[in-house]
Amino acid sequence: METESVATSPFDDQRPGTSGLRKKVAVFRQPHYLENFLQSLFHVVKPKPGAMLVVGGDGRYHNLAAAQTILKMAAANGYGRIVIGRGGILSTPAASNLIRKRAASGGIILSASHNPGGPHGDFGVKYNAANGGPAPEDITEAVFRRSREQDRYRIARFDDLDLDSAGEHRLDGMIVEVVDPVDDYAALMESLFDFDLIRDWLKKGARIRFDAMSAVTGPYAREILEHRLGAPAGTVVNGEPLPDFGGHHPDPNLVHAHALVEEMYSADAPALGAASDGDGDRNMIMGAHFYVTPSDSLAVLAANAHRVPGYRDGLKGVARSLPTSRATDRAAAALGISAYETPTGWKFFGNLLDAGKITLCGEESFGTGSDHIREKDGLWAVLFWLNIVAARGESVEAIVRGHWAKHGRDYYTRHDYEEIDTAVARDLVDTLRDRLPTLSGEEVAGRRIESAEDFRYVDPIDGSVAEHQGIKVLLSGGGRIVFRLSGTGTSGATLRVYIERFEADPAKHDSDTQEALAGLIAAADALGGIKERLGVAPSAIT
Ligand code: VG1
Ligand code: CO
Repeated sequence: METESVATSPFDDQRPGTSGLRKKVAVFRQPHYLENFLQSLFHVVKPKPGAMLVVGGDGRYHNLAAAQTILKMAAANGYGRIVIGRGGILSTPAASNLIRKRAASGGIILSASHNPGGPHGDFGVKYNAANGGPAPEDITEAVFRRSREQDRYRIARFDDLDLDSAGEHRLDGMIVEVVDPVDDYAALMESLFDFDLIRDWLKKGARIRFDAMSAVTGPYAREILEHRLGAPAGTVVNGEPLPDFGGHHPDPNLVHAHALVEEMYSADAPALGAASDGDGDRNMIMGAHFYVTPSDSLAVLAANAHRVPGYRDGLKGVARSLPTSRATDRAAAALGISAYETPTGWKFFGNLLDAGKITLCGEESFGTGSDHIREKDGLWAVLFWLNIVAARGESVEAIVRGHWAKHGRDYYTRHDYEEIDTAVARDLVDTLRDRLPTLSGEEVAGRRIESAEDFRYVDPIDGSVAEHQGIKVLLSGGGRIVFRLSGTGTSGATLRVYIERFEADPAKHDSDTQEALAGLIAAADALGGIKERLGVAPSAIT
């Protein structure tokens, strides 16, 4: 095979964030930009000659062009087999599954997840290791260091391959295997959930709606919900993946999935409504006239896991990211299993899952998953809920209310200030951090600060340390506030403020969330000097 070594100059902005390298499409389309990053990656992971690599993306603009570049560079860097989804498409959970199932050396996922797509939107590249999970920070940091000196890359010269139909392309020294993106994933779901039970429940007339947000889950949801489970055609809406996601944020939350929210609050609302994000790893769950917070969702799944075939034998433990509410800790305590608190980002669950310390894990950002793969999994969460609802014969709302009555309710909200000035955002967090040593015992908006820390995570399995993962403040009356800056945005900074309060008394479980948290919201504002510094209201409240 003819390969070429191309001279380039290094880029200085290729540091992966919370989940891979994300930039505007225009940045990725600069000559040599993607190539340099890939060469830095291959330099660090050093594939053994003949190694297998899984490749796929969420179908956003630039997906296919980038996939062709990966094939050529993988060939020149010693890979022997590439397993790629038809059309260059794989949802993130399907990619994770394929890496594991095929025992590949790793995978490259092309996605900027919930960020908007299209020529003026975002693009992203993420490396997943042999366990199927996002590469840990020692790898991503090594790739970043290498990228600052990467001045050459190796690429094979062959014509773009036809990726539109399944089958094998045999090249000199490398095989490219184009696979159906849905098959293996759908089979995995059938192995975990009681499809017969869900099918019967649907047959009896229960209606559901799944909004794929014109992103990658459309074909997966149609196959699983409509074909295998027999939900009527039209159950999946916005099911055609579009390169620009129809111009929307493919982010399943109350703000961006408003069409689903309206349907779920309409007079004739379905029993369950759900949405997923650009790359299929997030989920939003709603019942008729009822919204399930992702934090509550994780806690409810943990408490009901024994009703689901794949988890019938019980859970080894659970984990949640720092800003996710403590509802899961309470569910775990009731089950007598361990609960771990990790930094934001799925990569921090990997070691716990691999070591068999946890079975379920999740994040407040609409991410839920288990040890079936090493990514969060949107459709998996929907099927888990369907299985529970069908098994219990109760509504989504009744199940969550019952859970609160038993364990108490964690009122929870997240206020995002998106695309704000980076210097102002950094200064806000730095100032808070500087004040940490003296914050305990102070009063803020009528509440006493019980503790305040800059969250530092020591991985219980390999001892690796992650510093500065969020400012966590505990207040009198069971309140908690977490401040952190987003690591997935591509312009300016995004401040996330996570606010929650525990309420044990069932007579007080009916309040509006923003009202129930009003005192703490004021405390967060006073602590961070948010209004004063930013001069704006939150751009998204979930
Ligand atoms: C956000 C979420 C985080 C999630 C990450 C990737 O990161 O807060 O919980 O793991 O997105 O999700 P940040 O740094 O912007 O807060 V997605 O669906 O990319 O894969
Ligand atoms: Co995602």
